Amino acid sequence: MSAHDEDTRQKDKESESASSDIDREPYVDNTKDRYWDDKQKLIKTCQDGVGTISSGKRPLNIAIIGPPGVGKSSLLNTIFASFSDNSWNQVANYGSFYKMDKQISQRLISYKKDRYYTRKGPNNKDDDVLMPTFIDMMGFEDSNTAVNRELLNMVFFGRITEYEKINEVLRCLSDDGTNGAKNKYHTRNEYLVVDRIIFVCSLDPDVPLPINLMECVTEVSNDIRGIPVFGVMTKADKFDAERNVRVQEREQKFRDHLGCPMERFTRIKNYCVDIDQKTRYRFSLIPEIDVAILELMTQVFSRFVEVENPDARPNYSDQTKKKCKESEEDDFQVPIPPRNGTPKSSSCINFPKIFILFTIQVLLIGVILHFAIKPIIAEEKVNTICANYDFIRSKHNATIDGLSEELCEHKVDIFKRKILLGGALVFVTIVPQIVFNFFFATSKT
Ligand SMILES: Nc1nc2c(ncn2[C@@H]2O[C@H](COP(=O)(O)OP(=O)(O)O)[C@@H](O)[C@H]2O)c(=O)[nH]1
Ligand SMILES: [Mg+2]
Repeated sequence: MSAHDEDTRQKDKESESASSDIDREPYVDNTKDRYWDDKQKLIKTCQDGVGTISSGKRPLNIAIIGPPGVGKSSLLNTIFASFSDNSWNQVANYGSFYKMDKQISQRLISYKKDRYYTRKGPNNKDDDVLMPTFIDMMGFEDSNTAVNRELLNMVFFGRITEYEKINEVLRCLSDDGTNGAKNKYHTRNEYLVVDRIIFVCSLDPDVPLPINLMECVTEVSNDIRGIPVFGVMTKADKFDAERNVRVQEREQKFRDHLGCPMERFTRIKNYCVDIDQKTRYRFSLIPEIDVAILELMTQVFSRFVEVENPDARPNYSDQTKKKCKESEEDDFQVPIPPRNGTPKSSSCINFPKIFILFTIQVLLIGVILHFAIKPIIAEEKVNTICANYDFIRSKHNATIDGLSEELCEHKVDIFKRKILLGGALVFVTIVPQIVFNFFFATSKT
């Protein structure tokens, strides 16, 4: 037997014990696992797919959507663990509270690179990889109504922030209709515009498939921007899609309704108590789990997968002026400047920024003017000349034409004029701009 075969056998043995429920030690040397090298290669493919900050792009925004309890938050933790070389961590809050989904506040929570990614570049510095922002979306009903479509539209176009409750948006939609809600939410700055959607569902054949929500997502995602949709089925540890016919049928139906080709789909088991009662993955990873989800991530992150019409936005120019009334909570829901990317909405005039810009502009003009209109002769020199002239004139009773009236008696005006001119220019440049922008900005918001 060759040394390579021996090595592979050893790795197989270790990997078996790594995923076994009973014998796994808390600290397992993952580097000897047979899936370890694959994991590293897949991470590299993902990193290459998204590129680095130097590309000038913004990070992708990836929305995770699906009914309550299917494992969305667990999936996020599994994705985050798959990019780690050390251990699983609870970054997204998961658990059985989804059972009271209707009671708890339903909202969006985003996870940016700094919350989940610990890999470093040379010299232990940030590796500059444009790791995506993930958005955990909760509280979506299994329906394909106009209200749900509009709600999804608002989320996908980045009009809803994580600080506001989905219920509030729904209230606005039901009280004031879609026009009222559009006029309230679609005039905001863009927050996180969605570039990829991962629809999550469990393989459990006893739970009804959220067919209506899937259709709703497919419709809205295709409608304007053409956002790529991916499918993930969870709980593969419990429901065997290789042998159980009902599970197979469910999987097929899921992919059909989502219009999801095989390379955009995966079935996985998440890091959860069912696969390890003692949750020893808190100390070391299970690379087999990581590889399953990373394979899909290479597709999600791929530079060849694009939003079809990235700059397209809904056109609401012909809508009525009706607008939802502001809720009491809207005090802290004022439009938040976009975290990344260029804002597309026309209401993005930012008064403090413009003020700073014009202040800098005016200071520069002031400096240029200072040097441009500076008299060739210095004030001290003129003072000395005039003092000498006064002395000579008093001593010899002689005058020099023009020196007295045109220079010495008006020397104060000569130097004061520069200051006056500079001040006037500053005033003329800055004040109308401020007034104009103030009224323009307030009339837009
Ligand atoms: N057996 C098993 N349980 C899972 C899996 N994924 C999630 N769960 C469990 O399902 C429950 C709900 O998960 P959670 O991530 O909170 O679902 P969410 O409401 O969609 O965010 C939790 O108790 C998880 O431990 C999985 O792949 N296998
Ligand atoms: Mg959740």
